[in-house]
Amino acid sequence: MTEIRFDDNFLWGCATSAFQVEGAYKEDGKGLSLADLRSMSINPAEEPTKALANTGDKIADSTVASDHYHRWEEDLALMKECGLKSYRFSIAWTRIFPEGDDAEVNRAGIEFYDKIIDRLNEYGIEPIVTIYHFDFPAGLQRKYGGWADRQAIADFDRYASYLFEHFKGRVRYWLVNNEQNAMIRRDGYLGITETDPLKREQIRHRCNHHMFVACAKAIASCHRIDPEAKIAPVMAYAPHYPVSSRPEDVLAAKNANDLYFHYMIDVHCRGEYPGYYLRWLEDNDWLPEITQEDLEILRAGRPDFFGFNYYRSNAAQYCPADVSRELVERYRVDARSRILPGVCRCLPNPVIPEDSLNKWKLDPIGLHIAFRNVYELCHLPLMLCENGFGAPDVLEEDKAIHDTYRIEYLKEHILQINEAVRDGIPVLGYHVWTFQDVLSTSEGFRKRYGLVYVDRDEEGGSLDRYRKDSFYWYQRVIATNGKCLE
Ligand code: BGP
Repeated sequence: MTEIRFDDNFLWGCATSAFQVEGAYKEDGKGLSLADLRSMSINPAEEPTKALANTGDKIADSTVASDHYHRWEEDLALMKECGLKSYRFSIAWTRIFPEGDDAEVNRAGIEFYDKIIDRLNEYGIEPIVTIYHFDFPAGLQRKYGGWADRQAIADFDRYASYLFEHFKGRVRYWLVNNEQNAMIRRDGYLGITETDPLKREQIRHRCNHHMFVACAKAIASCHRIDPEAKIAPVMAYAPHYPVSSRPEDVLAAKNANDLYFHYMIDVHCRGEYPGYYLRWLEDNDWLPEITQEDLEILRAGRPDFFGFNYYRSNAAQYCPADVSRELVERYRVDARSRILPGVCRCLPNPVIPEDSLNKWKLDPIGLHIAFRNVYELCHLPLMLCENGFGAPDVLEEDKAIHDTYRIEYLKEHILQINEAVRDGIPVLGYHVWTFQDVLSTSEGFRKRYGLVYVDRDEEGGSLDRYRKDSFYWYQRVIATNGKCLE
C-alpha cells in the first residue's frame, strides 16, 4: 500500500474559467473578448455586432455557457457541500474594462467578482484567481492589434494592478495568465489573421514575448501592491517521450520539451531566454525585438510559485530539416502532431492505447514526470491548476450520472501527485478541471469535465445542476485528505 502524504494545508480544489462558465457575455456592460469571438467562429477583424447577427452555429458558445453569472450562489453552495479547499476561477478583463483600456472601471463587473470572492472567503474556500484565461479584449485587438503591439503590456499591467489594489487582503493566490504556451499556438486567441506563414509566425513570437514581459510586470506590481499575496504563471505541460532510444529521437523529445515548456521556466524564473530558444527563433527568422528594458522587467518580476496544467503526455521523434512545408502547415495547429523541421516531430505515444471513451492516451505516470521536470528547473512550490477527464456523460432517468471513468482518472492522477510529494516536491494543491460542466474550447458541451452536471446541450437546456458520482467521490477524498480514494 502506498503511504498517502498530503499535508493538512493541501488545497483540494476545482478550476473553471470566465468565458467557459459564466455566460452573460454582454450583460452588465461586459465587452467582448477574443475567446467569445473564437467560440462563435468570428474573425476578430470584423465588427462583432455585424458578425454576431450572421452566426447560426449549433455548437455551444460563450453566450450562456453554464450560466454561472446567474447561478453563482448555487454553484458556490455546491462547492461548499463538496468540501473544496480552493476554487480556481478567472476574472474576465472585459467585465472590468469592457474595451480593455476604458478610463472608468465597469462597476457591475467588479461587483460580480466581489460577491464571488467574499462568499468563497466566508465559506473558507481559498479563491485562486486567474487574471487572464484566453480572453483578451476584442476592443484592444481592433484598436492596435492586441499582443502584437507593446501597448498591450501597459494595458494588461493597468488591469492587473487594479485587481491587486481592489482585492488586496481578500485574494492570497493570483495566477497571471493561463497556458501562454497553448494560447500562442492558437491564432484565434491572439487575433492573428495574417496568412503569410513567415509573417504569421513572426507575429506569434512577438505576442509571446510581449506576454512574458506583461506577466513579469504584473508580478512586480502584485509584489509592490500586496506583498502578502503569492503570484505565478500557469503553463500547459505534457511531457514528450522519445519514440525510441536512438539518440536522434531522444534529442527530438528533449527539443520538444524544451521548446514548448522548459524555456518558459527560464524566462519566468531567471528572466532570460535560454540559448537553444534564441537559436531556434533566429534560425527561423522569428526573433522579436527584445530590449534591455524588457530584460530588466523580466528579471524583476519572478513568481512565488509555479502553476501547470496536466491532462496527458505525448511522444516525439527525429524530424529532418527538409521536411515538406506543406506537411508542417497541415499539422500546425495540432499540438499532438506538430512538426518542427530539423527539431522534432510530435506524435501520440504509440505504446499507450487509446481510451475507449474519449480516445485520449491516458498517462498518470506522466504527471509524476511532469512534477519532477518542472521542479528540477524552477525549485519553487508547484500548484497543479488543471487536471480532468472530458467525456460525454449520460444523465440517467433518476438524474444520476455514473462517471466511474472520471473517478478512475482522477484517482490515478492523485496517486501520482502523492509520488511527487514523497519525492520531496512542495505541492500546494490540486485542481480538478472542472467543478461544473463548462464550455469545452474544442467541443462545446459534447465533452464534459465537471463533478456537477449542467443540464444543457449545444443549443441550451434547463441549466439545472446534478451531482455526478465523482462529486461524492471527491467529497470523500477531501474529507480524508486523500487517504480514501475509493
Ligand atoms: C486547458 C484549458 C482549459 C480547458 C481545458 C480542456 O488547456 O486551460 O481552459 O479548456 O484545456 O480542454 P477543452 O476545453 O478543449 O476540452
